[in-house]
Amino acid sequence: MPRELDEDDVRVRPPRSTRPRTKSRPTHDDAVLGDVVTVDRGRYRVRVGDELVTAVRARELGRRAVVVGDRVALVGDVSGRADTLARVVRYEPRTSLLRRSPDDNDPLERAVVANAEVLVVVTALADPVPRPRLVDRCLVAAYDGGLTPLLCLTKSDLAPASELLALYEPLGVEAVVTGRGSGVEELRERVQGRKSVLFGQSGVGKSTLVNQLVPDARRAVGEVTGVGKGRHTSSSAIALALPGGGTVIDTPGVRSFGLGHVTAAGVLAAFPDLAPGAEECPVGCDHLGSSCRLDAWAAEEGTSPERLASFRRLLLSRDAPED
Ligand SMILES: Nc1nc2c(ncn2[C@@H]2O[C@H](COP(=O)(O)OP(=O)(O)O)[C@@H](O)[C@H]2O)c(=O)[nH]1
Ligand SMILES: [Mg+2]
Ligand SMILES: [Zn+2]
Repeated sequence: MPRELDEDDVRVRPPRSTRPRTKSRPTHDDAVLGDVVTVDRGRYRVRVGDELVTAVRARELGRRAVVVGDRVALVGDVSGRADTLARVVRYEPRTSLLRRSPDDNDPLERAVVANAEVLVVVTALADPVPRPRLVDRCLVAAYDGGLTPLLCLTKSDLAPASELLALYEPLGVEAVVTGRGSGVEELRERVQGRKSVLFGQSGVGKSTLVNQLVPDARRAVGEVTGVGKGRHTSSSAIALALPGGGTVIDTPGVRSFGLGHVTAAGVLAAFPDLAPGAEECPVGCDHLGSSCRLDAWAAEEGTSPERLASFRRLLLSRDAPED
């Protein structure tokens, strides 16, 4: 029996160096491909065609993280029948990776979701009060991980959206506003046929939205995430197929999001309009100090000061406290 796995097994580690594959290592030409739907204490649920297959990791995978959204190769019993187990022998190259670095709340670096195209940053306009700094950090994580952010402002029946919309307008982030059933069609249009992950504080309405997008999802709504449960909840994302194509991933509430791994260059990559200006900066410029050339460049080029200020706000959000 494989050893009981814990969350250490979903830690992101640098790829093991150049040790060549031994001749005796199986190539698994007969492996079938599937998508990881949930991860639960070392057990994976993997969608293979229309079947859901339960799998464990093969020893040859080492300690590499496998997360929701990963496309994996399976061997063994892939019938999906009760009491059968397949083995995950490898995962396919990722097209994106949402990840968090260690912080005060969570000492491990974690991959959160792989291969999503869209990060839907869900924020309630009231109840719970919006936390723009957490939104900023989610945007940074999206840019760094290769996902396109989409802002979803919920509970518009409780408070107006104008202030938050104005805050994100200079960043060019697309936004949808939902409330008590309205706006869901706009959200559906944007996630249809794509792989999206819903992310945000507990209680903002993520599961409510998923239930509207996926009629048979039956996600529990209104559950409260207790203090100190971060470790437990951080691993229970679930991927659901959208009617008509695409996948939406519901995640538990995030309280914080470590971004120690994100460089200024990683954020700048999402601002191609500022990149020519940054070329005039000193090597290794953090784009925050007085030697940064971006201000002078922006003034000459007519780039809006709001855009530059918003870029800097995101840079600063990497180390700012979130509340
Ligand atoms: N007023 C209002 N309440 C909502 C709306 N959407 C969800 N809720 C409520 O907010 C609470 C948390 O919703 P839930 O979907 O569980 O949030 P999650 O923790 O982000 O998944 C529940 O009591 C929902 O009924 C909305 O548009 N307006
Ligand atoms: Mg929920
Ligand atoms: Zn600079």
